[in-house]
Amino acid sequence: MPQLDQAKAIMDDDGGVQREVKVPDLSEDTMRDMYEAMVTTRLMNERGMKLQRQGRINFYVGSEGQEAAHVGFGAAFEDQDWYFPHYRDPGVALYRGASIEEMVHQCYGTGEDRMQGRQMPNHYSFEELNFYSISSPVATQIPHAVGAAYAADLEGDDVVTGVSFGDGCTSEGDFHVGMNFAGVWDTPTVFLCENNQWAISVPNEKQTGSETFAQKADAYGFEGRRVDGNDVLAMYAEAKRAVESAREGEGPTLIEALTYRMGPHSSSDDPDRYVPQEEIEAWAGRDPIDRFRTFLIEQGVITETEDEQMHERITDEIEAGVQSAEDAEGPTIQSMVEDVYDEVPWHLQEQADDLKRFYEED
Ligand SMILES: Cc1ncc(C[n+]2csc(CCOP(=O)(O)OP(=O)(O)O)c2C)c(N)n1
Ligand SMILES: [Mg+2]
Repeated sequence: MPQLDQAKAIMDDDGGVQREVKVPDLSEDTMRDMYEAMVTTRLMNERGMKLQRQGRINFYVGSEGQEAAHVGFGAAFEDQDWYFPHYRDPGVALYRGASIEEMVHQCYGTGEDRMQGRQMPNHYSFEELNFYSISSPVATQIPHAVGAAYAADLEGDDVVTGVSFGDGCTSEGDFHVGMNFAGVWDTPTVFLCENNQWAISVPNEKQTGSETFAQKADAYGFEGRRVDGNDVLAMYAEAKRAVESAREGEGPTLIEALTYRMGPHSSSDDPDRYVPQEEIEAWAGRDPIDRFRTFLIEQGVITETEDEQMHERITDEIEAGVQSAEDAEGPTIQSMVEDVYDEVPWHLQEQADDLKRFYEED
């Protein structure tokens, strides 16, 4: 993997510390929280894919292999900062304190889902955590993040915005519009391009003629940096530096995380038809969770027993969420016409009432 020679790393592939770099100054509690968000993302991913295969939910987008890239990045922001996520980044919501139970309800689209089943599974939104709604049309979150940063700056608010997206998103107009605006107006925005080597079945060498995704920042007048995206500590260190610089008024940064999509694009994809076996094997030894676990155990931050207990506790919490979602009622017919207008307009109410009569719902 020659690309990785140019990327910054703190941990080696086995979770040991590389001597020449400085480990970021993180408390043991923060490192445990980061690890827990990564493990929860992985365990939810495994359960979510099975639920989809069993026909209990209709779709799932996994994050396997990318937990360090987004959790390390997301952990570098403060509570007042806003995060505009890519669909592969539920770990940032978990790190910010999202409830597993609520996330499972979202995947089922129950009546207790705050979006009332209107969004695709995995497309979470947590306003109270400053975690913006995940959108399916790729790259749309980029201008949103830049606009929010520009507005915060105008208001004099101490807010930096973070936005993540895939390598494929860099071919969208929204990426260039957002990057250009951020460069011209020096908005306090930190961009994360998760280069997971694929955009569904399109390999990244067909995505760009540039040598790296990081270098695209040069064209917009700010810095682009390449990081080992499977090294959560390196991701955190680079993101922290960029967030602090944005907060001090020094403008945006683009971080390219070199990582790997270790699973299918989504539950609707069959990567066996296009991903070479050698590539899967080459990345298998660089699992970001294994690397961080080894590091934490070697540094005495967690023990093997605590790690097992953490896995059991999270697995039980996911199971309780599944039970709760399967016991819950679905959204009401009335919910179909709510939440857009302050008061439901008569013509929508009439249609909802017709439908209720059809289904004999009160
Ligand atoms: C505007 C738009 N065009 C096309 C799609 C279909 N689509 C969904 S995911 C995807 C690939 C995105 O690849 P990348 O940005 O690398 O993100 P990754 O899935 O690898 O995380 C595409 C083309 C879409 N969702 N939105
Ligand atoms: Mg990709």
